Amino acid sequence: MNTRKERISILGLGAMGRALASALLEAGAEVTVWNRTSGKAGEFVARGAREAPSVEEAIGAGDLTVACLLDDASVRETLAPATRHLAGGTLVNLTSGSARQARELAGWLDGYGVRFLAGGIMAVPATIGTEGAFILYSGARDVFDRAAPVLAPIGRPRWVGEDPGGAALYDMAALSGMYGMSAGADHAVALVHAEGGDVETFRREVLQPWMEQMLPIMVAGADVAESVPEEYNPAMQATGLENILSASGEAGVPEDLAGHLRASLWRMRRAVG
Ligand code: FVH
Repeated sequence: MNTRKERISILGLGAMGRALASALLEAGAEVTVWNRTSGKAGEFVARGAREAPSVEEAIGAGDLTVACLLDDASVRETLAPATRHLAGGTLVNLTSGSARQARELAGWLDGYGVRFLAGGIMAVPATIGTEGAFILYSGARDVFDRAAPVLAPIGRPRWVGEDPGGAALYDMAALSGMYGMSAGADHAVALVHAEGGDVETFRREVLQPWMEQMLPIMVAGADVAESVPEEYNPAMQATGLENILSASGEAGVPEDLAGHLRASLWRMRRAVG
């Protein structure tokens, strides 16, 4: 029986890299960490991780290397001097970026004989390792099948296909949905605050249950075309948005968001004549 622990190297100890390292150590993996700026590894070394002094040594210490850096450019910059060490190994990139960047990175690494998985983290640092966390992966199925059990402690692994850009595509699309909701919630709270309302009661007793009620409807109704669901009444929706604009003006809250939403609604109305 093979009882050797999985050896995982993590490049990047930002907020997310630290959460990944913590969950993997908790699960009993043999973890090596590296960060561009030194001084961030202390708590992990205290918990049994090894700190590598260079990217090359970090890569050499792992069966699997996970990159969780700021962006695509920082991944390229970090890996470029170390490609020789990556050859024959597996790199999982959990750095956010576009689908095209993921495809180009996959092609670049393939040239060095690196097995590659692109990832999209559907969690925030505080939820890594919790039941709700899931991670999108795309790339060769056999690479996923080998990496998935090793990386399961950070979040439920979900393979979305062979196209290396697939995980980034879903990640960016899902984030777009999240930022829209987040901007809406910010605007809602700003309105209540500006009029002297009880923000905490509003959040807890109105906004949260309202958004929870609407969430499945919004997600199911989201359409790739500028079409209008059957029960949708554009005139009623347009009037609703005019009301939000008026309320924003009265409260002195910026009208930008409601203005954008109104413009988008008008495009939908034109689409149905
Ligand atoms: N934090 C979150 O909520 C989100 C959740 C979804 C996924 N994202 C993505 O995860 C990537 C890392 O995010 P992060 O939260 O860890 O970000 P930071 O705390 O800002 O840490 C950034 C790390 O990247 C290193 N770094 C930056 N530039 C370079 C470079 N040119 N070369 C090498 N490393 C670089 C930085 O190192 P240092 O500044 O400490 O030296 C940090 O380790 C990200 O793609 C999110 O979109 C997180």
